[in-house]
Amino acid sequence: MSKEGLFPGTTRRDFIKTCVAVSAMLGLPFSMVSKVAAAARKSDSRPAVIWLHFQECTGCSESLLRSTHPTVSNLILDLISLDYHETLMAGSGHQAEKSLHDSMLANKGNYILVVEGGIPTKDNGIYCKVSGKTAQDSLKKAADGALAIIAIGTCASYGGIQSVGPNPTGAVGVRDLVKDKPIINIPGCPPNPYNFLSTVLYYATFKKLPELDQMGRPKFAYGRKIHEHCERRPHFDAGRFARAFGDDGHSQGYCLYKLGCKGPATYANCSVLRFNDVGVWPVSVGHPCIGCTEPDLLFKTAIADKVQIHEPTPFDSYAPVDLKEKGKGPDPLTTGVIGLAAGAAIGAGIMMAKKLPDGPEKGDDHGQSE
Ligand code: FSX
Ligand code: SF4
Ligand code: F3S
Repeated sequence: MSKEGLFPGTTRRDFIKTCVAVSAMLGLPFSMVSKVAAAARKSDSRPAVIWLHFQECTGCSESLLRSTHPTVSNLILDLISLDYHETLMAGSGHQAEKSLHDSMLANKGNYILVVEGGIPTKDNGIYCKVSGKTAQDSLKKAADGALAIIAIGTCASYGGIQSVGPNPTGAVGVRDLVKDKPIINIPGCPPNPYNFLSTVLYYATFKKLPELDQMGRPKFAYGRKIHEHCERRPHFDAGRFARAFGDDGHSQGYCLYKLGCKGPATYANCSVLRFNDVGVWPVSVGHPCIGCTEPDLLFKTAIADKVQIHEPTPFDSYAPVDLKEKGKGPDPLTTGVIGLAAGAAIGAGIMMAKKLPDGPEKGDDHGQSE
């Protein structure tokens, strides 16, 4: 096999690395990597995908197709037969409409419908129209012939930014309108591209949809709160908080809870999976999590507001940090190294396979008394 050759622009090494990371994310044993890789290689069973855009910023597509991680975008584009995608397709106007119509007809009952963006319902849905049809009508028609629907991003999952009060267009998510099809929500604004890739690969490997939580999200990606494996968690447990952007605690890498971090109420894998191929995520660069995977948090709870911690869950591993002196935090370099180590562990496909049961933690009112 050639070094380049499986997928154009993707080396064999990158391909295998991605399959290992995806398998680990799915919680599969290492022995399953070859099965996942085989499913990814099989091009004869590529599901037809119709991808519709409604009220959104296209960040979801953008984050999937970044040229910095060609393996992810190549894999996605090779795993599926992307028959219709308004941002990527060359055709336009009647030609584009024809390809949408032809694909829906040819693949009736078998295609995957991916929806990006919220759907306006007020005033008969006139606030988003493509080709003279309202988003609501286009969704209904495309959903009728779909095998399953993937709502990518928080907009398609729950309405997203457009649904924030007073919600002038009456924006809602796919599941508010479609009741008779399996719907997988992959929220995030934008979601991590690996969560989409892993869902598609899971389907390609096992020919069934992954297990979902009550919000319709794949449990493998949204089964735990980011607070459970955040590198700032030792600071939270020790009561060391940044109190203002740029203050001493902030520059020392302390917990961002008092700046409004929604990590204790947000189900997502950002703190393990990270973003942009360089191992960063919002909290690692000093910004509180704004709960972008949660329907009631993203833009609906002020960034600075603190979330209540109703169901405290334990940190999944404690950093071996020493207090340098009484009342002072651990060396920020140490916590930084731990953060990097966590990122590297994901690359090696270890962290996501690790599961600890929920349980009580001490001091569950941490930080809420101020
Ligand atoms: Fe929404 Fe996706 Fe946020 Fe944007 O399109 S989830 S506004 S990142 O891109 O739908
Ligand atoms: Fe990390 Fe936020 Fe939890 Fe603090 S509150 S430990 S910054 S997730
Ligand atoms: Fe979103 Fe919070 Fe992750 S803002 S990207 S869920 S850290």
